[in-house]
Amino acid sequence: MPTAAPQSMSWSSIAQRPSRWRRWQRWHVGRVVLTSMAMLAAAASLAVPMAAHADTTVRLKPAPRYTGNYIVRWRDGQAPSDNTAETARRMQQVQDSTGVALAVKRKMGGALQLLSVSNASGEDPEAVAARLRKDPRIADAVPDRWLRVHDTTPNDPEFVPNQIYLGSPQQAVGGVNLPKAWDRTRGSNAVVIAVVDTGYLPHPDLVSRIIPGYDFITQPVVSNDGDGRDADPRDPGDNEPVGTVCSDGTVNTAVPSTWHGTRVASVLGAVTNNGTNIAGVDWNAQILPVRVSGRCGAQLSDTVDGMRWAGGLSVPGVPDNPTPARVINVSLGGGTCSSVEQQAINDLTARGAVVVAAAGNAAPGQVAGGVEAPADCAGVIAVTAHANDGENASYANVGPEVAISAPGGGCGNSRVQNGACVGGQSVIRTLANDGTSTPTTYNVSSAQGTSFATPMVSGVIGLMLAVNPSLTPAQIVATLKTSARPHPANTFCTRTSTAVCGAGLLDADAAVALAPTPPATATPPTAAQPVTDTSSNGGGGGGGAVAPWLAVLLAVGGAVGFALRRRGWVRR
Ligand SMILES: [Ca+2]
Ligand SMILES: [Ca+2]
Ligand SMILES: [Ca+2]
Repeated sequence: MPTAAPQSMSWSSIAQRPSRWRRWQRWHVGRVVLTSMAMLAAAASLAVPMAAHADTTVRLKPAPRYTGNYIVRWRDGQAPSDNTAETARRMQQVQDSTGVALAVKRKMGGALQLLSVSNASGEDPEAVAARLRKDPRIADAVPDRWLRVHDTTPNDPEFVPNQIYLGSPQQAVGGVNLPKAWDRTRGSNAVVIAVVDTGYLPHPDLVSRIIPGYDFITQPVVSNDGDGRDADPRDPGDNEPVGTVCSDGTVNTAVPSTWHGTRVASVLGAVTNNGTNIAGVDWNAQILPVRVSGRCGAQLSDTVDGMRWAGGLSVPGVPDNPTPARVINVSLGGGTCSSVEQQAINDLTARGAVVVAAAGNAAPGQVAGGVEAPADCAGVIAVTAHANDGENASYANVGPEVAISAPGGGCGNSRVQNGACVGGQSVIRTLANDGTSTPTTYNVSSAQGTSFATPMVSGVIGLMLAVNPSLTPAQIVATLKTSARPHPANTFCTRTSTAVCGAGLLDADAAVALAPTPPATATPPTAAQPVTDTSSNGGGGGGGAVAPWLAVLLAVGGAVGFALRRRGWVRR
């Protein structure tokens, strides 16, 4: 079922960012919904979490919840039948001895009997049971109590009310099914997941997960930190003041900062079960921030260097990465896979690293299109997005390159009618900042886009690697696809004649369960030959006379209505 956006949410209007939108319309577009922390203050408090494998040395158990009944074993081995004179006599004898007024509810297996108590309201059930055990007729007495399924429910205040997309398929058809997965593992800090994006902010619900990364932005006009490449990947803001001139000649009106890298990192690895803000997918992996995108976007040259470095490959002029990532999350892109991107993917795959990339989003008012680079490169795990109801989001690009779908907020394709979303849309809760240029107050705010579906897949791969660190990239892909749940019947993805939405919906529990014994993979794919960029529609890696490759952040922006309802799959 979809989750409606909270009412007090303010949408980041397209009117605030016209120049970037115009420029981005060739690529993708997105919607970032900003919500103040104030509206979150009312978030419900949660039940105490139950940890099957607590990560601390303090092993506290939640207090039991009692039913008010008692399970008794009689010393004579008899379990008297209901409503007989013998039963009444026995109950009266116990009451005379213990003061506890008993009535038979039913016999149980094992010569036990379930009894109700009418005069012990408010007493500690354990104390009542202790009194019963002192009766010479009673061999044992135990308070009946409620048990729970051992789904792990983190205590982050956003989790239950606003992060239903992380829940079970019973909670949301499109849910990632994480509570059961978290009973199996909550990840390992031996796993490093890189976020190739705008850098990071030390958000209090994220910062302890961040390890030292690198800033690969070469041009100061893009980096907005006063210089070229450096060892500090913090995000100074990618806002574009009025008149910012990008290297493609675009002159911008004011564009606010997106804090996109922080948002993306928070989806996969917000500090979880800390009673604060949101829950992430993986609770323990280390997050490696690799900054490539700033004002005007990300250049292919910086992005490919950053991806290579993230996975442990050397980049001239940059110290080697001491903590290479097994998973490289790329929630940005544009154009068609070129030879340089493909070679990076091949080299990373050969090192055992997987690249997880967003398929891209439709421009406002446009029909969602095909998968864009680097998600369309061979060997990349391309991710499309579905709404909480499990249907492909109307903005989400699709195509045969897509491996899997994950929640990204938005509106299921078939529910977009006359430019509105029938039944309400879903949003992804992310960690961000109120600052429109430089950072000010940290917040939790809502977002939509394949940008946010992608780190859900990256985080689940982190969980898989925690239970089986020897998974190869091919085994990771096979495990994700085999464990995916089917796309809902009679929705966009099942109506297309060819598969364009990947193997199905991401299922963390099934994926983690399968990870120790991954499906057989075909002969490990020989590294795909670099493809030659023949695209003429711009955005490829060509260079020369075409505009510089500028990857765009794959958040959906602006309350401009929804991507037009697709009647079929359109490949550009
Ligand atoms: Ca710099
Ligand atoms: Ca920097
Ligand atoms: Ca948290």
